[in-house]
Amino acid sequence: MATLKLYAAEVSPCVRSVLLTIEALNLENIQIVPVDLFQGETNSSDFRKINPIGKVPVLTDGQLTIWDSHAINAYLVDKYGTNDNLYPKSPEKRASINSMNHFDTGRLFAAHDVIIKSILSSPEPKLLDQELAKPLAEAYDLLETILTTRLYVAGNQLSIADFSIATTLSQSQNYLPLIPGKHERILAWYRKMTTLPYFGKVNDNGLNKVKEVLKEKLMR
Ligand SMILES: N[C@@H](CCC(=O)N[C@@H](CS)C(=O)NCC(=O)O)C(=O)O
Repeated sequence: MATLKLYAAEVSPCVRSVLLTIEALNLENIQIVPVDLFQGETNSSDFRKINPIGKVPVLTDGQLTIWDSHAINAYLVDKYGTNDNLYPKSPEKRASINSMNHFDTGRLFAAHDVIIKSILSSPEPKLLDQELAKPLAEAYDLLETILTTRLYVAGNQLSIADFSIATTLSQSQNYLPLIPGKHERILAWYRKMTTLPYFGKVNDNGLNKVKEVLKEKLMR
């Protein structure tokens, strides 16, 4: 394996989805290059040369640079997986996983991102903006419906889409919790995700840092 580099900040759920893929695939020798989001390092001209969009995660593999977590996860399974379980080559299964990856990017993560930016950019602690929270609540309800027909988010098998959606939800639940009774399927699926042997190891550190920041920034 050529030297892979992952530009990463563990407070980022997108980064943590890639770290989950790395753990699940048992990939070693990936160099982690820390990026400090709170210091605005993604806006530095050096970082923008690597990723013009100015976001983490970014993976470099020799001459190749990939700058979206879902694309990185798919690439890692395709290129370095000993099997294709997490991103099967079957066009039907792949279509379903791609759909859920886009659901994460376009609905769940997008709704989360607007809220977290609004919380973090406020100089004073603030209450959750109920208008901003609506698209996220809708995304939760959609996911609950989607999970009526399947055990995992993209079918009956664990996939990279589970990693992306679980890490996004791990973050968003801290200011907009899932509702017992209303989101039972999501809660059951999420509990199942947390029993993966590597889930807590990968997710908890960054998540705890985010919880600390939210304690300061979010009024309850
Ligand atoms: N669709 C992208 C989203 C990447 C993204 O928004 N990353 C956030 C952290 S979760 C980031 O780098 N934010 C820094 C900034 O906006 O300056 C992915 O899945 O990788």
